[in-house]
Amino acid sequence: MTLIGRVERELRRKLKSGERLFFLLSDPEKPLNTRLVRKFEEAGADLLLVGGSLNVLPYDIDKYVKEVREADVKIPVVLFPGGLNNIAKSADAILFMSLLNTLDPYWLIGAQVAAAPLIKRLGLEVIPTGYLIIGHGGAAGHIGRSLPVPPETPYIVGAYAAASELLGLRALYLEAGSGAPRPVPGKAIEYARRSTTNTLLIVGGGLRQVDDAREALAHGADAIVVGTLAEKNPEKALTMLTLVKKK
Ligand code: 1GP
Repeated sequence: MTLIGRVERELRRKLKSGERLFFLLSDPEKPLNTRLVRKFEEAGADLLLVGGSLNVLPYDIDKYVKEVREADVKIPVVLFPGGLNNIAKSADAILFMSLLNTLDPYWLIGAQVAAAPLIKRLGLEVIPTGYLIIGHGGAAGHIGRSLPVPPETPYIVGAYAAASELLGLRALYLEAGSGAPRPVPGKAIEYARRSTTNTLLIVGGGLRQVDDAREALAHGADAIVVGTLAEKNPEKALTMLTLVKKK
């Protein structure tokens, strides 16, 4: 099993002390303004996820991370890879993901085999993560050739979550898809929570109302991911962040 690195250790420390986590997501193809990222950091964002499926090179990520650091952003930058084209050395860690409900072995293990030597060579911290598409799925569902879990059958998510933890994956990302019309249902999060003991439970996709975040946290999410809302309505996303950080 991979050792827990510095970034994950800090996230787990925060969770243990009763905090809930807010992950800001920036797609390097249309990155968030670095001053805005700084604003989110000041408001308590825990880390910056960087990644996208199409039209991204490691060069774009390294360039963006440099700009982010120049803007005095200090929170960890973690790769949320949409493919091999997202592996960049300037990041602090990578969500090393397997798409659990894909129909294509490439996204289950093929991409990981291709990525592993590169990740080792760059010495990136790895957070082993199960990735599960629920409902709409957006671009991730399409590109990952997934068989999305129907939102009406949330108990299936529990079985995936248990399997993910038994396989040794330390985080589970429940994904509704970027810009999805509806976020992951509370019931699905609850099944995942109840079926695992120590999994870092990340929920993202389509979170656009403050109540969506409240619902995700109430059902057991450890961390929420916000991308589209931060881009389209940063003030509302900041309000959401305040709610996440309120004890
Ligand atoms: C997408 O879960 C993330 O992979 C975030 O989704 O862009 O809808 O916030 P949004």
